Amino acid sequence: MKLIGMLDSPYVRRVAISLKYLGVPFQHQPLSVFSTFEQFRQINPVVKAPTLVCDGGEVLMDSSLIIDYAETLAAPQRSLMPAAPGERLRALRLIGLALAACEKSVQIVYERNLRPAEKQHAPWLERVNGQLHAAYAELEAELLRQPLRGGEAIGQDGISVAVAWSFTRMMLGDAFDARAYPALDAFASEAERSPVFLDTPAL
Ligand SMILES: N[C@@H](CCC(=O)N[C@@H](CS)C(=O)NCC(=O)O)C(=O)O
Repeated sequence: MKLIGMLDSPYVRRVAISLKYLGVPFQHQPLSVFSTFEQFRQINPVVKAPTLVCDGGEVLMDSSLIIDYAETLAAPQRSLMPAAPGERLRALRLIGLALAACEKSVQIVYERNLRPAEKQHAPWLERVNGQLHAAYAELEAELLRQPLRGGEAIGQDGISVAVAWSFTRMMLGDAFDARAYPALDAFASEAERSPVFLDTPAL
């Protein structure tokens, strides 16, 4: 299997980290959806990162769908998702919030980097920024209510939350005020020190 996409994408990175924790072997081809658009298009005409080229040649996209498929390959030995409905519900909620934070961060980056300064729309940026902070505020409250499993016991919720947080910090820098989220920062910092995360750097 081949994972296509750059690790500076939080979606590609959560897939790469998940495949490693699941013990699913893969090759990585770090193509960019921007600087190597044409090469990417030859593999996936839709040019979305991550793209997974499966052993039979099937082309799969969307990080959550790729991870869903990887879970079936790893079963029944390994899984990053709890089976019990209550625990699974919480994990899905945290993953949804983390993915929303990724999406809002990417929208801010695209608005800033791809649109000429005179065409940037301040009310839109303000709206997206508010949504980004809302997602992290919800996550912070969840972590304070109940700590997330980390270390070797990390699940898909922990992976997605840590990857999202690191991505936002890396891409938005000082423009993102992280002071209101100490629990998230502590959790992600610890996750980033684990061997699998260190082996899968965002840059
Ligand atoms: N929901 C998708 C989002 C993937 C996504 O938007 N990836 C970005 C890179 S970070 C991309 O492909 N951008 C190029 C484009 O949308 O044209 C997922 O979870 O994989």
